[in-house]
Amino acid sequence: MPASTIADIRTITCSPGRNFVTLKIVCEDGTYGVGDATLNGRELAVASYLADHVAPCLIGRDAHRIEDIWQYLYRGAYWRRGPVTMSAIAAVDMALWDIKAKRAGMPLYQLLGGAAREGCMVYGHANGETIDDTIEAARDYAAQGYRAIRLQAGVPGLAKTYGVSSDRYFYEPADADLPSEAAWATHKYLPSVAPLFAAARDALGWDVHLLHDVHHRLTPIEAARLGKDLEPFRPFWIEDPVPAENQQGFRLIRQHTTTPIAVGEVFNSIWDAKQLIEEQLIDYIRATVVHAGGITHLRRIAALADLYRIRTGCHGATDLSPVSMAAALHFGLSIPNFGVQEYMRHTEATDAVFPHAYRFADGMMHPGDAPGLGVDIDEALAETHPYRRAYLPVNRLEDGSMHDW
Ligand code: GCO
Ligand code: MG
Repeated sequence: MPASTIADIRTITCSPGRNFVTLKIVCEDGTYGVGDATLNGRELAVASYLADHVAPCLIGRDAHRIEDIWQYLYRGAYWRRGPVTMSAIAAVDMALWDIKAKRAGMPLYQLLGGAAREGCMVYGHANGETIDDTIEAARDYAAQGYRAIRLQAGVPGLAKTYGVSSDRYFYEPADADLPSEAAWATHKYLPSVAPLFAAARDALGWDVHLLHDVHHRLTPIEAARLGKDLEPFRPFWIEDPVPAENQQGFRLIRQHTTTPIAVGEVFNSIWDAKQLIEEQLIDYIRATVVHAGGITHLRRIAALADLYRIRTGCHGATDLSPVSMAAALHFGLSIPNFGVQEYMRHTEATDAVFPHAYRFADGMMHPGDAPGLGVDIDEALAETHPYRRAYLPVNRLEDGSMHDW
């Protein structure tokens, strides 16, 4: 049997501060690769999909045949797309690229075409209950060398706001055993954002990129209003201004504002972004390696986006494990149209379970030069952090109607 034959597949679910699902594919000769399969709040569905429905089909196949295995899992399932399926395929894909690069004795970015830049610019999260708190956090990021900073502040009159945490560097939205409930009022939120950006430009100047996440909460015309309000402060982007099921909705935003638009952290295939890209309705595509079918599929999305001068800005919150972060950096370093990478650092417990080669310096991250993805999982340590049920919050308007969280 060839040395690269898949001999064993394990799904490891652990919670070193938050839940992660990790796939480990082991070849006949002991070479192995790891993949991230974490789907926040729905982790066990992907773990079961992999263990019960994918693993039996892969034993005995050649780990080198990445494209064939991708097509086999995508077309072969008959039921296409969806976050559970695409996260499972992504985990397999990451693990196979890890194996291929390890066997080649190269860091993965070399197989993807080599470094197209010196590093991947990342943005950090400056959060605070008040504008002053957020500006203080932003100054801290700027002092650490960040060139891009996301700004989120509490909204006066709302008890709890998306993106505002008690901890300075970690934001863990999946905060409860059953979904916690938050309240939302667009008329309170909308006027609160421009003053935040005005204060940030006063404090930080114009040589730093400023970003903001709307988290799918507005209608297209409300998003257009926000975009216009922020134009004087030249944001790098506003993110997820509206839910993107209706891709045409972005036409309306575009008609009104030149503020750049980023979208796609919940996308799971190229089809979610096709119209947005082809009609040039967005500026940054945020699909990630874990939720959008792995490196193989994300390269396809990036290649389509590149035709229209749309750049990447991949999701990188703490629910994307260090395995995804490593994969995102190899991908980002190698493609022509990299824009920025989100980076919310993990807890020490998470970093201990997933030893990794990637590093931060001067506002940029580099995947490192270890063969493969350059990230591993300490399975014995992972076992000491068992899975704990954790849900994302839900959001209601002040009259009790369900809204987008
Ligand atoms: C971001 C995201 C996250 C998500 C979280 C959901 O831009 O980082 O919006 O905060 O809410 O990753 O699992
Ligand atoms: Mg977001």
